[in-house]
Amino acid sequence: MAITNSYMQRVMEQVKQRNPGESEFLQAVEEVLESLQLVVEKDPRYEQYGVIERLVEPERFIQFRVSWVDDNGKVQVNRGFRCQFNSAIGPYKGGLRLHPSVCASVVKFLGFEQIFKNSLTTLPMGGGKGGSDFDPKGKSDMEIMRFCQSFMTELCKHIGPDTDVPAGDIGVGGREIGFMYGQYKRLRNEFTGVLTGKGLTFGGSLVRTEATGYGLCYFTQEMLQCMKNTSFEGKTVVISGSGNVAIYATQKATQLGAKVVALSDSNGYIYDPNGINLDVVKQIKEVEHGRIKEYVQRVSGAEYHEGCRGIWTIPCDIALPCATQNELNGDEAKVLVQNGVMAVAEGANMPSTPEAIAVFQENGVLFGPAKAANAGGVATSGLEMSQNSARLSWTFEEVDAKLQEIMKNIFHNAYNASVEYDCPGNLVNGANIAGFKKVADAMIAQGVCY
Ligand code: NDP
Ligand code: 2IT
Repeated sequence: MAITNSYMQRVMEQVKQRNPGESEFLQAVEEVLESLQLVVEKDPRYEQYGVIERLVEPERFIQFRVSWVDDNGKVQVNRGFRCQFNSAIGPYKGGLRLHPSVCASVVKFLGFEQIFKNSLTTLPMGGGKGGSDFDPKGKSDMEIMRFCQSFMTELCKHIGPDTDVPAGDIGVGGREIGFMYGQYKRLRNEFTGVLTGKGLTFGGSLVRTEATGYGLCYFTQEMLQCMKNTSFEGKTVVISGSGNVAIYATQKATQLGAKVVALSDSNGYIYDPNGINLDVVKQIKEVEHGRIKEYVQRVSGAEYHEGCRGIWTIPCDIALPCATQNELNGDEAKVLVQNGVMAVAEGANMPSTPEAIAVFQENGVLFGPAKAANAGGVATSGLEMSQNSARLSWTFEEVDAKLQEIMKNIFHNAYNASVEYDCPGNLVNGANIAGFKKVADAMIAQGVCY
């Protein structure tokens, strides 16, 4: 689908001029504007109040120096970011990514997507994202700690439990959140819910660790049931990545009766025809912070292949990309289709290129876009914020039940929006539209400052 509406064309041109070379950000904006053409054509208020041109410009973008001292006593300098994209429906909320590829474009694409995702959860959270080009690979625990402390020493000036609440993303898990939380508390002398994904002994919520992967499977299960009258039971599943999202997607898909046969990291992928032994993966990744190829030394019958993209050549019924942006392109999508894939749901943010999405949609493959399918992580972060504010903690079963309910509702809200806007089953449009409306109406109600 191209942008044909003149208002949207004007806004897209302006976004290109203002953000030259920011390919990830432009890709994310273009997809959303394509979907929202359907909405602005029906309701002139959005153009009248300049909602779209405001929506594509971050409310605030902070970039800062992060200097820290490595184990050899050498000074290192990284670049830190926080993009506070939209606060129309709640405090900014979104993860922090530590990866060498982090730059303004990546932070802005993630922050932009987060606006709609957070709105879809139905919880009161605005959109934001941050991170650094720091590479955690090969760093000692003490180096990670010093980096996190230095990063938070600047970030703490811009966040707060009612202002902006960061969490994890690539390269940021419980260890990093703990170090950052400790530093925030030292600097502010406040014990507040300023970060989510905290340890269970200091305000963390049960199920947050599992939430994105579990939520992805709850969403996919609902999509399979409502749109193809089937389920995970007996299906073969391929999952890319082997981090937090991939691990807990593997666990839940397996519990729901599927066989997960492949996982990957940025170096290569493993194929285990007997079904992935998750205890082995958790030991390698969560305990030893090792590489996925070590799996084949511990499990007989499994294969390792160099190069992560080859994972899409493995025949499967369901594919769940859970690693990173643009990890699945149009040609790889065609191979999945030739091999009979029936559903694709995105655990990572923007893992499928626009060409890949078109291939899935043109071939009748169920497609669950990231904003909807991976919203379980931030939804459970929202539940962590509620528990922190109330100074109590819910049981695993309580949080899990709320997560299931939220993911089912996200599917139905996206599906219903696709029907209302004459593209039934197009969940890309449905999720963008359903997420947009609440934010847009709040922006209009709150007025423009003049
Ligand atoms: P982790 O850091 O736990 O794991 C990331 C995984 O993806 C690793 O296996 C990593 O391999 C792989 N990966 C990262 N970058 C690349 C790359 N450039 N090419 C190939 N593989 C890569 O992160 P998460 O599991 O938390 O995040 C995975 C995805 O899910 C991201 O897109 C994130 O934005 C998204 N997400 C995460 C949520 C969360 O709650 N954590 C919530 C919603 C979405 P390697 O070790 O080789 O780098
Ligand atoms: O992309 C995402 O939604 C996340 N990384 C989780 C954000 C959060 O605030 O829990």
